[in-house]
Order: sequence, then structure tokens, then C-alpha cells
Amino acid sequence: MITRRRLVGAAGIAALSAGGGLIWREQRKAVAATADLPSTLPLGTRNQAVLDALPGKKPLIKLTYRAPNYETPLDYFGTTLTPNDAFFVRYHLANIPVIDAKQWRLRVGGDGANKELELTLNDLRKMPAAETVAINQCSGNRRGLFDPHVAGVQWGYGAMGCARWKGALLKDVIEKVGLKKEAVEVVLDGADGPVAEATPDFVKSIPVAKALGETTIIAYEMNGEPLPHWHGFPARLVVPGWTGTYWVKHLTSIRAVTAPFTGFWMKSAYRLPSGKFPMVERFFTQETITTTPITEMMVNSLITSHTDGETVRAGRVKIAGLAWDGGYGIRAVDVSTDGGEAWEPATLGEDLGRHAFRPWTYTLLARRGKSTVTVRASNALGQSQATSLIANPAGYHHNLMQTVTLEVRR
Ligand SMILES: Nc1nc2c(c(=O)[nH]1)N[C@H]1C(S)=C(S)[C@@H](COP(=O)(O)O)O[C@H]1N2
Ligand SMILES: [Mo]
Repeated sequence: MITRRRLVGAAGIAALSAGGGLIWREQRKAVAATADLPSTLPLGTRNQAVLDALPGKKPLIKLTYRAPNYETPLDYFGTTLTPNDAFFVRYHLANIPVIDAKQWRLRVGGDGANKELELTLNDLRKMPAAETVAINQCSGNRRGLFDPHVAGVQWGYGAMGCARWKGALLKDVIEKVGLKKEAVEVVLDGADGPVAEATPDFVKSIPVAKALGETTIIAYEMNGEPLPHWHGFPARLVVPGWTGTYWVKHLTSIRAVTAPFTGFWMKSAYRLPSGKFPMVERFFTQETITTTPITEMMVNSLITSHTDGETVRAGRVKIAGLAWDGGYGIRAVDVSTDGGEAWEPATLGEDLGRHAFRPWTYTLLARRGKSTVTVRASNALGQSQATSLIANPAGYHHNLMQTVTLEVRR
């Protein structure tokens, strides 16, 4: 069904391991530069990071190589849509097959469906297409900023990106097999797998209501191009508003199920302590008394024009950045230059929809010495960013207000 073959061409990478799994070799060696890492990261967690290019990608901040976890540098957040070749890459497992689109099949069924079927990529493309601009943000974005330190990939600010996704509605695909009324969740599996058998395969589920939602799509295009290899070729799930963990790449199977799915990546990973975060959308069938699966993204913002400690000239300084939330819509971005006493509104930029990054700008009147800029976004529900870190064991949902200090010179 899936052929693991040598990938050739300009970006040529792959080699076959003895076990038939794909091992990619770095085509370009690590760029001899240390990434411009935010100085706010705890010392020791990321001082090893380097810029490095995966085949077909720009040099990104390499955090781990097997499985590949590469973060987008700040330079690429100057636009609302993140370029495909600079989009962050996140994998849990290192066995990532190169998929032949002609051989690929998507199996649809499960004990909660009335029948089973297989779709080809052409079948998917022939279905009515839906397009959505949406942010894919890893639950652990900014984990490296947690203090005290938490284990896991030490992401800085760039485990996120915003793209225009095109595909078939998951709901239309499910309609083809018909849902039984007993169905509670839809289980999604991708073609990648563990290298060691002890590692559980990456399989996720979503509530039936989310699967039937008007925005959840099986995407085969990203920013007008076929879905790139590192982002799940030939098709991935896109769940606007929810964190990246549900956005299963290299989709091979969709199963409606009548009992809550108990796989490791649902039962044990991607969970939050109950009641700690102001989440609106819940995943009831997966909740326990003490924990709940992560769902929608929290309100957040990022200064993209400047980094902490940067030197600027006195006078008018244009500060720019992005704001986003779980899909309720950004209503305001406010800036404080006195450590959070007084706030002034920033100007909001182009609106590509409630699931997209919302750009903003603010003109700072910088006087010689040190200047601080603190940013706070709020959404249509009146939610705002956290003012103190909400501790949780896996380091999810970091949405502390960000402050940069600028050195202002004459
Ligand atoms: N098949 C597969 N899909 C996956 C993952 C994975 O490890 N395997 N990781 C998920 C997680 S946790 C995130 S944050 C996003 C990252 O998407 P990207 O690599 O396209 O940026 O993919 C999701 N989909
Ligand atoms: Mo993630």
C-alpha cells in the first residue's frame, strides 16, 4: 500500500534501513550558525540548538533529528501565512515513509460506521473542496520557557505556523460510510510508525461532534501546493482551533468507534490537569476526574519585529507581532511600556478568519536608555493571556504575556 522508495530530485534524501523503514540523511550539513534563540530561554535547555535544513526546507532550529523536531525561526513570522518551507516540523516517531500518491489509500470504517470503504487521493480530490486558513500550533510550543523546567522537546516560540489548507470535509468522508448513533469518537492513524516496537504508534481520536464540524478537513494542499512530505503528504487532518496533536499527518485510516479510544497518545499523553485552563471545547468521552485531553489553543501573542535585548534608535519604533486564539477571534491587542500599569491598544492588521494569525502593530516612542514592551491579546470571549505561568507536567499551553526589553540609543 505504501511504498518506501528512494526519494530523488533536488532535495534527494532517503535511504532504506534494513528493516525497510526510512532513514533520511541530512542533505545540507548543519548551517554553521547558532540559531538566534530567545534570550529568555532557561540556560542549558537550548544552547545546543543549531540551524539545519531538512530536505526541501529552509534552515530551521533543530531540536531533535530522530524523530525530526524543527522549529521556525522568528524571521518567518513577519507574514500572516507561514511559508511551507519554513513551517515547523514535529514528529513523535522516526519511521516516516515516503508515500507514493498512486499507491496511497485512506481506509474509512470502524465499528461505529455502517460500512467500510477505501478512498484514493483522486477520490478525495473529486469531493467538494473546503478551504480554511488555520494555525497549527504544537501543544508544547514554548515548553522551553517553562520555569521550573519540564521534560520534552524544548520548543521556543516557533512550534507554530499558519497556512491556507484545502481538502475534503471530514464530515463528507464520514457520510460516505454512515455513522451509527452509538459512535462516540473518530480515530485517526497515519503511516509513520515507531522504530522500536516498544514505542506506541501515533494514533489520535477526536469527538464525533468535532469530526462532523464544518471546519475539520482532510487537507491535501497547504498554501496552494500539494501537502509537503514533512507536513503529512498526501493528506493530513486539519482541526482548526485545536492544538497540532490532532492534526494527524500521512493519514491512512479513519475509524468511527463506539467506545472511547484508549491508545497511549490519548490516554497518557496530551493531557492537562482538570479545571486549570479556561478551555471552552471539551472532549468529554476522554475526561477522567483528574485530567482532560488538551483541546483548543489559548489566547496568545508574539512580538515578531524585535527580540529581547535588541538595540534600537531613539524615536518612533514600529513594533509588530501576531495574536491568535482557539478560534473565537482576536478582539484586541494591548501594549504596555511601563511594566503592565497602563495599556494602549495596538492596531490590528488583516483578518484572514477566526482561526488565522492576526497581525498587529504598535508605534513605540523610544527614549534613550531601556524600554520595555509588554503585549497582551484578548479574544471575543473576553479571555486574555496568562499573567502567571499555569504549571502542568507536560508544559502545554504556555501563553504568558511576553515582554521584550530594548536598548535605546541615540
Ligand atoms: N502522523 C503523525 N501526525 C502528527 C504527528 C506525528 O508524530 N505523526 N505529530 C502531531 C503533532 S503533536 C503536531 S504539533 C503536528 C505538527 O505538524 P507539522 O509537523 O506539520 O508542523 O503534527 C501532528 N500530527
Ligand atoms: Mo505537538
